Amino acid sequence: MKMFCYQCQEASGGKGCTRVGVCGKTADLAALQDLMIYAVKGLAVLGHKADQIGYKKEGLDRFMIEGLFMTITNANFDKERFFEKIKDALILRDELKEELLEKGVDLGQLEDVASFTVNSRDEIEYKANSKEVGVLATEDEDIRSLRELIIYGLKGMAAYAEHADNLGYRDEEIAKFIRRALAATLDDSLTADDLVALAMETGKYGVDVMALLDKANTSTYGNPEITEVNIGVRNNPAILISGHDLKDMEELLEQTEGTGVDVYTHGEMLPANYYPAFKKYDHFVGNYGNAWWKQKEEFEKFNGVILFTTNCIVPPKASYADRVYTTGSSGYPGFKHIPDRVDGQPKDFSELIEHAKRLDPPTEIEKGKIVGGFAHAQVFALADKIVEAVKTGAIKKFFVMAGCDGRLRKRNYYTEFAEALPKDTVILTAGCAKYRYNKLNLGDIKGIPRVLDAGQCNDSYSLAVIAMKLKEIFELNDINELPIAYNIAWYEQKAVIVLLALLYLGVKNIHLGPTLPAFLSENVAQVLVDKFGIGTISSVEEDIEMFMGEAQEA
Ligand code: SF4
Ligand code: SF3
Repeated sequence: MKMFCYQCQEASGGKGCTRVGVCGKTADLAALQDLMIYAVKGLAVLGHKADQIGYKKEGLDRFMIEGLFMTITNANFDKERFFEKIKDALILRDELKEELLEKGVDLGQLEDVASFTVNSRDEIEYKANSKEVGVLATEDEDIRSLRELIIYGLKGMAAYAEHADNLGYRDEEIAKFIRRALAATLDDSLTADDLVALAMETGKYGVDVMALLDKANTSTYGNPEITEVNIGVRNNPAILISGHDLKDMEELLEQTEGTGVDVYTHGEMLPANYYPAFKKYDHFVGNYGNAWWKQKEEFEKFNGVILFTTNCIVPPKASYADRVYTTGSSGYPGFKHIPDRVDGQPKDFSELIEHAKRLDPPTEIEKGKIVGGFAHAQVFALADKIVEAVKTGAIKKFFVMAGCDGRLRKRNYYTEFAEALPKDTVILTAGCAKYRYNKLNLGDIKGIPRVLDAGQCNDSYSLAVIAMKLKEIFELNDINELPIAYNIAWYEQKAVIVLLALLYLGVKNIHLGPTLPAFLSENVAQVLVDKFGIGTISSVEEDIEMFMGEAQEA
């Protein structure tokens, strides 16, 4: 075994990647990511002590969320960035240690996680491969499963916290929770029950972080509104922006204005088209392509510059690798990285823009329009219509089909499922899972489109807000009495925090596919089945029958 990683849906053989990641992560990179997490845990141990005495270490919150975010599936493949970040973590940790000692805190005998030292690259690599670092350091399979469930939830939480932070929205309580929870994953006195409770608490902070990001995005850029998004192309050189970070989107649009370079969104950036603040730019053309896993084909045809603001990066073809850039927590060896903002000054995208000017316009791969922008405010504006449709039986059931897309063939299920759903049902979606059905012609119900896209995966929050509102309107006691079914697709760790958030909100009988997480041990999976009625998917026919059967009970 050269590595062990089982954090995403594509874990090899449904168990874990042990030689090289299906995602393209090599064993040496996997080890560095493990050490990154180990170092962040060390920071959490000390940071949690600082929190207990009310001491705040400048820069710690941001550093920890970046460290976690960088290890999300397909976010950062650049070993150099991990070497740097691990060294920085130890500097920060040792400063914090000194400061706590000065404040008279008794640190006692610190464990290795909070005291190890590595100076050279060789030492970093050696440490990264040692037994105490990495997922398998926890021997008990169930405890390991629960610890990792929490850590993956925290990674997703960190990603959302970073986007909010970029817009100036922070919540100390979330940062403190991340420290407390990470420190708890090292505590051998905690039982499986304690960790299940902590996983639920992670869900609570998952709701908080998504609410924070929603506030950050909507206060800064306005509430998403129904929008027809062009999926065709124009005849100008262009930049394709991918990932989730709206601050990057804003700065790129500002800096490309009047340059003759067009901007298109890709993948999870599609919902940027729904925000009023971005609509004013004439050179913002629309969306190009599909979900992340089709990028090799699509980036080749795009011809222009590509900018990743977050995951999901697929190891590139040589044909376009020299025109891809990364920024924020994303990275890939050989891609040019645009540095962070300094002192609140915008990032400098001038190099991308000049580069784009030298390249050909995109090759058209599609034509037409898709519709989206159904986040909570827009849906509330339509509430009367929707409630009426439910009351008259024109809408029988809603299907929340949020989450991620991925390359597994079995994911065709989601397209077929959407096609086979009875015509009196509406799909509520968010995240890149939508690409499995957002270009199908599924029609509408009395003017309400049958696919309502709320936005990015974090906008699953909008779907939860909508559900709560409906519960209130229909005067129900329990969110589970609503005619809403949950058939969620997952891939990486942001989906884990979305799932934990839904569980925390009391949503039962969520079906999770295309496969259950490899990191859920049999016993932990059983707990989720018993407590929350979690299930997976089977065939389209059986599942539709099962879900619609539930509708009659409701
Ligand atoms: Fe494998 Fe997923 Fe881990 Fe990549 S992130 S190594 S595909 S489990
Ligand atoms: Fe997609 Fe990577 Fe998860 Fe944000 S972009 S949903 S997989």
